[in-house]
Amino acid sequence: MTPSDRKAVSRRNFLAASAGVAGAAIARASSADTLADVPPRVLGDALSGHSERSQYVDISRIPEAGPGMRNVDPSLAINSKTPLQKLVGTITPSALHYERSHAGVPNLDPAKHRLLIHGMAEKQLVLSVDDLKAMPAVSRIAFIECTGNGWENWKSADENLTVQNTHGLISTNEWTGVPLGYLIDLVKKDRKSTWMLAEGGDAAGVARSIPLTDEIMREAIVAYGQNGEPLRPAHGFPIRLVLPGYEGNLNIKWLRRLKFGDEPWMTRWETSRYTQLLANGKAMQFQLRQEVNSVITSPSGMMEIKKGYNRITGLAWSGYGKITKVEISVDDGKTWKAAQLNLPVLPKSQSRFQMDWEWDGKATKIVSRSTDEKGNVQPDRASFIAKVGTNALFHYNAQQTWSIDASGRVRNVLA
Ligand SMILES: Nc1nc2c(c(=O)[nH]1)N[C@H]1C(S)=C(S)[C@@H](COP(=O)(O)O)O[C@H]1N2
Ligand SMILES: [Mo]
Repeated sequence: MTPSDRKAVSRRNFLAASAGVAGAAIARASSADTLADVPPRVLGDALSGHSERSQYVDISRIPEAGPGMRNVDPSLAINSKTPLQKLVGTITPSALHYERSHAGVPNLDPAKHRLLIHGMAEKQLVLSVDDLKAMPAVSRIAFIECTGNGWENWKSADENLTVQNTHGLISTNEWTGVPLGYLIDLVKKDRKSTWMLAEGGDAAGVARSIPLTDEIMREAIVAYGQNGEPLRPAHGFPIRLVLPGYEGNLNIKWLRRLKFGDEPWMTRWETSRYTQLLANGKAMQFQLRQEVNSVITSPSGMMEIKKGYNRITGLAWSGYGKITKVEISVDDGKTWKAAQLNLPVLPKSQSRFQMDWEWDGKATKIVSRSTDEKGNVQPDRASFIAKVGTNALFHYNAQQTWSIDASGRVRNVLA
């Protein structure tokens, strides 16, 4: 056999194999012949000023009060999670963007709201929302992820959790606003200022020190737009800071102040709340970037699958940049196969992956593992826990395993 023969054969084999999978994918569809096989056309309802979801679509966030504190009265909730298992594509609808607010959602009048910019800079400014909207704007798609995402599985796995419970503290939106770099030039920040305090206008007084690296000065946005419309109140209306790739808590909502300085302010949010208790009992501060991560969203916790063809799909993301590879194991981590990454694959955004799978009906475990453009690989749970221990609460990015029993029930397990 010549090398070109071999190439032809392998291409033919590839086509045969993919036709086989495509055939499997339609095996459950019934064959059709004429228009009589599809329902008739239907009279329409009146048009409206605001469109709602179809009555047949059941999709919503779930308010929770903390790890393991589910099904609470919404007035007690501290966060509300995104239904990842019901989403397609990569953009989270604004109404389903996860929500994490430390003191409820303030109802701010944009005409009265102001942003103070001061500290180590030549000028001190108080800007209105209209002032900001008059400045050159940028739009960027980026995820925001709470550092608590994944905290449900630190110590044990509740088998009744869905992927919304385990991973629903991440969402990806298009954000529009003024680049931080523009505001830095406007007030002529002192070169010796290497930190910035960002403070919110809610009662919690969330305030975080942000290191002014080149990357942050280039990429941060004082945003007023979310998916093409003004921010929703839950997400910071009228303005919030968006810091692509960095922990959710730094993306200060209801932004009222930016202050430049030359050292961190050591607010309670960085001395107590958002520190990481390590295995040796010491606490680590300023672990600011969100790690490489991924999760299979279908099949996922509490679903039921049938023997034969199943399409595996899920989401992968990294605070370091683009996702370059997602691998899937359908035999509990013994063998891995590259999944297809759907375009576009954007940096610091959720990327969609998928893979065809013929399930033989035997009990197994499925798991995904992502790699980003900096070469970071999502760790398996055993090596993650060996490194970080189980005292910690934040930045859980271990691989997520779903077990499938012989009847097709999918459940959350540790590995
Ligand atoms: N002012 C203010 N900013 C805030 C918060 C807050 O409670 N108040 N919560 C933070 C946390 S912990 C997270 S994870 C993100 C959540 O943003 P989202 O509610 O738009 O998803 O906002 C951050 N910004
Ligand atoms: Mo958060």
